Amino acid sequence: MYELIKQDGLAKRGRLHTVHGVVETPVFMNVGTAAAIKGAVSTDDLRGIKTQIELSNTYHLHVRPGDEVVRKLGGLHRFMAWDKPILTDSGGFQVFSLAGLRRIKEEGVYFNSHIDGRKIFMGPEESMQIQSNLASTIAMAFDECPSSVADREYMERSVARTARWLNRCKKEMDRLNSLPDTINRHQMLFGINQGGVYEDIRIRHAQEITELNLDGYAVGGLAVGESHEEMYRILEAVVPYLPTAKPTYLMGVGTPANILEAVDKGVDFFDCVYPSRNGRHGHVYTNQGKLNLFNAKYELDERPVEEGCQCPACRTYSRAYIRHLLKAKEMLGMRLCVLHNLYFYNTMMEEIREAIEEGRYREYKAKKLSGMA
Ligand code: PRF
Ligand code: ZN
Repeated sequence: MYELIKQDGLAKRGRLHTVHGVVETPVFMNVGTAAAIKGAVSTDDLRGIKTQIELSNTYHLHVRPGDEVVRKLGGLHRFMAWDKPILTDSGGFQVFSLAGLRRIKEEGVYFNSHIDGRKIFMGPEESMQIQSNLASTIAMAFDECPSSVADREYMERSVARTARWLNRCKKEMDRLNSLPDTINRHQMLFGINQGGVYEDIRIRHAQEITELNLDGYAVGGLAVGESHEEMYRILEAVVPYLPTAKPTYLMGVGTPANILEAVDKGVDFFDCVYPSRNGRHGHVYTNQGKLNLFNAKYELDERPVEEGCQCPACRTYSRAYIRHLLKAKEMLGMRLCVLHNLYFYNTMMEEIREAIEEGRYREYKAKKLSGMA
């Protein structure tokens, strides 16, 4: 159940109640694609850096270790020792971005595994079954994420098929949730809006999927190569057609600036690989912008990555030491950078929530953006 606590302009401050506890929104979901946050980050670490919800991928876990294995081990929560909410992406997007040769048909997608090349079929029912085996808190609908340069005609056909797939997802999820041996019989289902950069297609699709009264709605198919301005234009056009009384999730976004802008347009769930991926490359976020710790100017810099930051890296270690670890290819270097970056994102979300509650979101956003510029 989602509770809309406060609105400041279009910015939403909400609370999602789940069987695995409460998620305060706006929230940044920390990405652990294959049931692990890359950079040797443990679930114990997550508890120390304000992580509220973790995100994993249906496709990756289906391929390895296999969702049947996870099911036998009691579901994803027990498997990875994380008792807070988990959202699983449906596999749709990963099939399109990772798998080699693939064929999209009405029934679903035929493709080859990126691990061993083995032939796999995934359709809406299979995606729901896998996510039910994983027993995540929130399952995502099986969608097609078309290329950002897809023409109108392709987009029309793709979105119509994604809409039919959503009906099948809903039906299958209802069936799975009614079975006595389903691990999480309260699994939520979020629908995904598509339509590329075509506002009218987006809006029509949004109106259609809203009728299904799902647990939440995502905007997919953005941050796939279009400009930031185009992404903001689409959000402004389509978010007003999604229910404010439900979570609004912008998939795979983004930079701190992208998040600050999208919150202002009514989005309250985010996920992105940037903080962990950048951390693994020694790029760390601060309120004055990003630093590259490989840079020679940090060789003798005894300051923490960010003055006053309470993360496990900044509380103890200097820029100079972390730089040394990175250059020596010591795993701890990456790990500290990832921990700092996730803490930075999670802390920004906390500040965002506070600012909305206090009715000063615009002011907060402007200040945060000008600092980082
Ligand atoms: N669909 C799904 N997952 C996604 C996306 C999508 O369109 C995106 C697009 N940015 C990221 N992850 N299912
Ligand atoms: Zn820090």
